[in-house]
Amino acid sequence: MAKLFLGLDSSTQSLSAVVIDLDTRKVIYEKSLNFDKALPQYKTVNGVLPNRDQLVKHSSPLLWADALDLLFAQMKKDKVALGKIIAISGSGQQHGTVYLNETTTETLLNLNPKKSLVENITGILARKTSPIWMDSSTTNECAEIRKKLGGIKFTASRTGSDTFERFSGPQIRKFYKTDPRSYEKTTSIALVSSFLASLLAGKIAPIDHGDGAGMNLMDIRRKIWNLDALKATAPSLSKKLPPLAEPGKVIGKVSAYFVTKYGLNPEALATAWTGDNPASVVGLGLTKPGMVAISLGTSDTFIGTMQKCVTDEEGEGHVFGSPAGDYMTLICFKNGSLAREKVREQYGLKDWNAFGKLVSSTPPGNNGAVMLPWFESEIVPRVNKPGVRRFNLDEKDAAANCRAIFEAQILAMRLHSQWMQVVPDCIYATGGAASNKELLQVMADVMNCSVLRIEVAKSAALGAALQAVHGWSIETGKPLKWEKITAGFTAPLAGSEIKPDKKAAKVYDKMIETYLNCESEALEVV
Ligand code: XUL
Repeated sequence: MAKLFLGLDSSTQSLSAVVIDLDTRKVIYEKSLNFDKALPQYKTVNGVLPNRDQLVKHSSPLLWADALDLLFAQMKKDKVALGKIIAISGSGQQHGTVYLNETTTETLLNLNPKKSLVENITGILARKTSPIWMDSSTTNECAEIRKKLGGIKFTASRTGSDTFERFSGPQIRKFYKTDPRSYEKTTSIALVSSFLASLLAGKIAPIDHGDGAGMNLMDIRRKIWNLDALKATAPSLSKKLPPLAEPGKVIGKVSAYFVTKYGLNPEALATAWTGDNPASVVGLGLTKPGMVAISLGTSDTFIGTMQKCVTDEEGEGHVFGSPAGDYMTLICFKNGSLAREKVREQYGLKDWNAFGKLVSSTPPGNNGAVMLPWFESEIVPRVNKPGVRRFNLDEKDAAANCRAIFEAQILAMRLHSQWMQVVPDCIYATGGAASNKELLQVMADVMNCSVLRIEVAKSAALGAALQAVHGWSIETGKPLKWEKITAGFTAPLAGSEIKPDKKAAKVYDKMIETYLNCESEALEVV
């Protein structure tokens, strides 16, 4: 019988499913359900509930539960062999919190398939809405927690990251401060990931080490709740948090609700879910320490895996647990594709080919010209006052400006990922701009290693399906190695390797100093 595994990903705007067949190494089904379109009654815009305060970004846990029902109904309609699914795992947008009351355990245990999930669980919420990762209304709480934990360096070394507005701890603190009564009625706090895992398992699910690390509450090295952080955040928090678990750990059989209603096998395993970034790490095949992927998207992200837990003293990058064991890092640069687009538009270039041609018409190192591409405020390094800065760079020179922006983006990645102490053997490039060979050559030269292109649709949902395989293999006493699990699912595109040019790499070894000086000078002025 085919061995099928289901991965789900509840992201900001949609819920996706990927079903894989382990024996044939094929993705046999993929589907996404857009929240705004499929469930307009929740009135979300791009998955977020409108709010007068621009800093406040909440969504609805009931919307996520409704989407789960709809997606299973769709899979049944599409004749997915749900009865053959062996295990299910998932991932969720990171950091978002769900507040549950004392009726939760009982309700989850007795989900009635004659009703919808929403009808079943409306009563379990101690707070109607959930703050999500886009929320930035907790600056005060961040400062309070950071201070109690001894500043940026210590907060990062204890919890994996400095305090950030979107992280769960500061969000929980704000809830406690602004609505202490509802906080008191909260008996269990879940993340988006563990909330959905709880619905599938019919019991309160643990929080995994991948997503738990995005809370400013977990001891990143010992992978247990950090009592100082809990104390700095809100009272009685240790009683309200579920246990922590390995990503993908089997937590039981799927709830009878899904068996009766959608035809899942009663023996199908429910596992702990993780965050969407940790799931993407395995979905992109980054299963060994030292593997790195750069995603060139709206924001550019640098994702790497590491064996030893090293944290960023400057507090710019994050360390999370990786589903493949060990650790992963996430460094997010806000000025990504929109900044590249601004330059392309400024010089009237009709497409990215034209942009790439101009880049390759200029020499590596750009004759000493440097641009700091802070079209918008920047996360890494922290720049609150946006502004593009040019050093030795003539604004009228289109080619030099095209090269300058991309060199700056990759030099910044090299510079601001040094704290990881990981020297990559090769880099997987993904996202829109990764189709541009000229840009990938710059990346290979600046990072001085080979770059391979990888295109995995729905990398988080695929990662979740692979995580289900991992959890199942451990449960059955025959743990599979991660390389075996991902083989055939996550290969980079054949023939896509771009090797660094030795001479160019030497130019960038020197230029990194110049770039650092330009950054420091600009940051002093800001
Ligand atoms: C990571 C983060 C986002 C969300 C998106 O720290 O906030 O990538 O996980 O879903």
